[in-house]
Amino acid sequence: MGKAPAAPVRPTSKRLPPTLASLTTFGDEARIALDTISGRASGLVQPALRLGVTGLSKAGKTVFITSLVHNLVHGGRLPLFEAQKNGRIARASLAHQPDDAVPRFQYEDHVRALVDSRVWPQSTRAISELRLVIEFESASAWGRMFSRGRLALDIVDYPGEWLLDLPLLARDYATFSREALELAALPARADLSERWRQLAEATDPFAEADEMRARDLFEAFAAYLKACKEDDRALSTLPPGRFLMPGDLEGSPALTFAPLSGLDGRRAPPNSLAAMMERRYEAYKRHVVKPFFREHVARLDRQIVLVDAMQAMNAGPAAVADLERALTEILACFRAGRGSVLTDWFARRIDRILVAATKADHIHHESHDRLQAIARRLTDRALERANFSGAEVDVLAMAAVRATREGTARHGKEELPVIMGTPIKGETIAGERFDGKTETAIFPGDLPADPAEALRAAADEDNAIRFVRFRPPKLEKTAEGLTLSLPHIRLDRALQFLLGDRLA
Ligand SMILES: Nc1nc2c(ncn2[C@@H]2O[C@H](COP(=O)(O)OP(=O)(O)OP(=O)(O)O)[C@@H](O)[C@H]2O)c(=O)[nH]1
Ligand SMILES: [Mg+2]
Repeated sequence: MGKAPAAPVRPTSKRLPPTLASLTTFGDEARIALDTISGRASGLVQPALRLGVTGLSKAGKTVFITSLVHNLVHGGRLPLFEAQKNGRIARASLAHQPDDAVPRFQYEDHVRALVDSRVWPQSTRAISELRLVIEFESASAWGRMFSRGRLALDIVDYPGEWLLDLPLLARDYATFSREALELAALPARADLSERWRQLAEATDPFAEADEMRARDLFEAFAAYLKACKEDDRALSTLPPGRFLMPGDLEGSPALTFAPLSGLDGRRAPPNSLAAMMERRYEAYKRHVVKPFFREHVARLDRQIVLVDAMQAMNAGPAAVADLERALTEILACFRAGRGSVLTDWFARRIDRILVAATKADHIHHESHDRLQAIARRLTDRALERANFSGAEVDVLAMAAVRATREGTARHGKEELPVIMGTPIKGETIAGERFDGKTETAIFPGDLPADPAEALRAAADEDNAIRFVRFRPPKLEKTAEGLTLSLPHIRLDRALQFLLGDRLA
């Protein structure tokens, strides 16, 4: 855990707002510099590329990584991934990961679920890592002269919710409390937050600190954040990110705090509840948020951000606005040249970011470009709001695992484009309930051609995409009985953007 020295002022902080300038310390900076140098040094032995995979919960991170690795290891169909298309990839295999303190991404378990049992992998609630070594032949005669190339691809899976904590570093406890109460009182959240707000109103922040009271407040606040997450409107997350995804911190005091009402800019007496909450809030920032950025985010070279845009559109305009807000905050974490020295360090390092709208296999290919246009508009607006500069950003509509096939069905005189797959047991559509075994054709509906309209009109009954969850596909076998790699939509484009240049 990083203990930051107590003197956070930087001499060259003139152009930085004072709160942001104090986010980091000499300690952080020196440590990142050292990490970077040692990273580069080990890179001399074997070039390595660290790819961050993030997105809000259920966005499709685990499925994406599993399919990416499976396709590379098994030589999947990746026509737009240049190195693979030209037969320059000799071998891709798993290797020991460089960080012993980070859990390994459980690739084999996820493949077994997807391929053997045809169920989606279990939700993963913390950070994990996997190293894939790609042996390739350089495309240039010059490169080939120096032997066969090897690239160690370190893939890091982490919850997007944790990125949303970055703004906390610039907020003191009183500001955090005030903003949390304001957001909680907005119409979309008022009913979900009522119990917590009542408890907060009934609490005297300057009364003597009481552990039970602190816990009750924390539990009510965390229950409200959880209710937002589980709500049909798919309201996206509010910080602190670890309240929903505690990782291994569950129950620790740095996690047992909540915003308080009635602070009114007054100084809290040392033994008061407000003082205790403030201490814990600061501990959360120091021991949880900062180390996460320093040890993980700051070391990434490339980043993919997965978004479930269709789910948000189906859930309505409030969910779309929330997704856009979350995306803005996520992208702001990778912005170069502004904010703290801490963010400058990693923003400078990450040179490519891909925003990918996932699960495109739920719609017919005629709508894939429309989904991509919608994701692009969401991203453009987020980039503008985040005042983004730095990395190159691209946008894609993709399905890491394609669970459906396409066809047409006759409806009266009309030919309708349909998708076919096996809906998960218990899913229903138009009153019909599926058994998890029967393949079914569904007319999913079209996305609007105009992305602005798609986002504005987000899903009244008529233009909602008909959405059922399908089981993962049954994999075809070769004549020799070998299973082929997982089918996908545009995974090859994602790979080309994220690593193509490093295999040139
Ligand atoms: N049809 C289809 N469904 C997908 C795809 N990717 C993800 N899903 C669905 O989305 C769910 C969530 O995917 P995960 O990969 O577990 O998402 P995650 O971001 O890792 O979620 P957490 O670990 O809970 O944060 C899966 O259980 C599938 O139902 C895809 O490419 N196609
Ligand atoms: Mg996961």
